[in-house]
Formats: sequence, structure tokens, C-alpha cells
Amino acid sequence: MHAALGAARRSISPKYFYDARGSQLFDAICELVEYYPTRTELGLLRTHAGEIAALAGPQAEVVEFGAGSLRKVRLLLDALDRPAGYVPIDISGEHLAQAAQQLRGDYPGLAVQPVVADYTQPLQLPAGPHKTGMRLGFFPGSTIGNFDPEQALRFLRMAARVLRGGALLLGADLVKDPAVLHAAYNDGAGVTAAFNLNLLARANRELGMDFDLDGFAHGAFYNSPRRRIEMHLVSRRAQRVQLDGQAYLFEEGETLHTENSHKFSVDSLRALAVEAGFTPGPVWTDPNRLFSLHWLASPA
Ligand code: AVI
Repeated sequence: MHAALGAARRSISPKYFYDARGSQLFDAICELVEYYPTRTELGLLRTHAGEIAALAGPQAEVVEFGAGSLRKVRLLLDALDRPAGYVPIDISGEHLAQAAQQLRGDYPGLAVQPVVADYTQPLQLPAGPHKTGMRLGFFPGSTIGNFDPEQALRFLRMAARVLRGGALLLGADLVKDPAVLHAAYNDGAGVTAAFNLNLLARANRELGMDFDLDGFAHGAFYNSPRRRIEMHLVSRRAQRVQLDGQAYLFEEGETLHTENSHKFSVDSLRALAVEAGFTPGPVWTDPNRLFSLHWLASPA
């Protein structure tokens, strides 16, 4: 937080959204009418489960980057032919343990091996169960869009390395009418605003800060040259906040930049994957071309 507030352009990583309250709010976002990505991706997974299973072959070992929505990985596991293993990787040990426990109960034959790690850093995976088929990475939700372009490339290079001889199933949100994007990040019920503001509430709780939550507004807009939604917390007035006895001033209108959510074209995503060492395979999109699901093979 000192680094974020001390910078000339104040910004903080979106990973700090996800404390217990933030994760709950994100789950609520995924149910919003305006937030099309979750239901669209679930629809793509359902519609193309058979093709995905055929590409993966029998006894695949699924490696999920982020122990995200169990709903999504269950669709995948249900479609696959006798999946041999599931390796969810997440920075939050608690979230991971819960996810692993639930899946163990429901898939008795599946070897579930959670890995507590930051998957944006170099990664070592456990040796899989014997006689498995391919290693299939799963990175849904367009979380790739929350990385900067350089981070996204670094992540994909790492994924291509750990998935060598296998493939990555990747969800990516598509460039579209800015009005649709704007609505998705400025929902009528104010859930996204609460999600954004929870970052300040969390700083108050965990760092003993004194952010006045009414003193900041949720700001989200589409930056079209950079093809990304930007989320900011906008200071409604001149004010000061303290951290460890150090004061930081906010001018009226000054912002703390909390998230970028990059949008892709099918071609731009495939080009990025090629640069990272993947061989792109089939791409599935919905009829309105809102979202895309990519099969990216990682040559042996
Ligand atoms: C997790 N991530 C892909 C979401 C997104 O759309 O960038 C996070 C989010 N931020 C606001 N609404 C949803």
C-alpha cells in the first residue's frame, strides 16, 4: 500500500480485491445480468464439452490456474473421459483447501493435488498420477485480461512450459460495443462498486488505515486505444489518509487505479499464444461473439 500510494500515478494490483468479502462480491458479480462473461463461458463449456473431451483424450490431468469457480471445472471434469488428476493452483491456501475438499467428495477416483503458489511466478508442479493422459491447463474467466500485456506473455510462456505435450483451455473476453463493456463494470445494483470499494475497507481492516469509504467513488470506463476496462477509486474531495503514521494526500478527482481488464480479438489472443510457444487449435465463440474459449496446444 505504501508503494501504491507513494507512486506518482497511484495503482495497486487487483489481486488485493480477493479477501473473503471480495471473493463473495466477485461471486455476486458473476450472477449479474450485466456481467455476461461468466454465463457466456459456461455456455461455451457446455456446448463444446464433447469436442474438448475428444481433444483431451482419456485420463487427462487438469491443472487449473487459480482455484476459481468449481462450477466451471466440474463441467470440464464431467465431460472428460476418466480424468486422472486435478491440480488447482492458488495463492490462497484456505480457498484451495475448500475447493479440493469439495471435489474429492464428488469425484472419488480423481487424484486432487492442490498447490499453494503464485502462478505468476516460476512454478514446479507435482509429478502426476501414473498412466495419465495429457496435462490439460485450464485458465477460464478471462483472468488473463487482468495482466498487463508483458505479464500475460510471461504467464503464457510459463504455462506452455509446464503443459509441454498437453494443452491449455483458455477463456478470453472479446472486444465489443463499449456500451456493453461499460454496463458490465457499472452494474445497476452497485455490486461492482462495492467490490472495488472493498479494497479500501480491507486496507482499513488489515492495515489499520482510515479510508472514508464515502469519500471515494467507483470509476470504471473503457479505454478504447488500450482495449481495456480500467477501474479506479476516485477521491470525491481533497482528503488525507494515513498508513503507519504516514499521511497521503488525495486531490479531488485523484484516483487509485485498481484494475485493468483487457479485451482481446480472437486473432490477438492467438498471436499472443504463438509468441508464448503454443500452437493454437480450435476457438469457440458464442453467436454474439462476446467471449472466446481457446484450445492452445503446447508441442512436446
Ligand atoms: C476476474 N476478472 C476476470 C474480472 C474481470 O472482469 O476483469 C474481475 C472483475 N472486475 C470487475 N468485475 C469483474
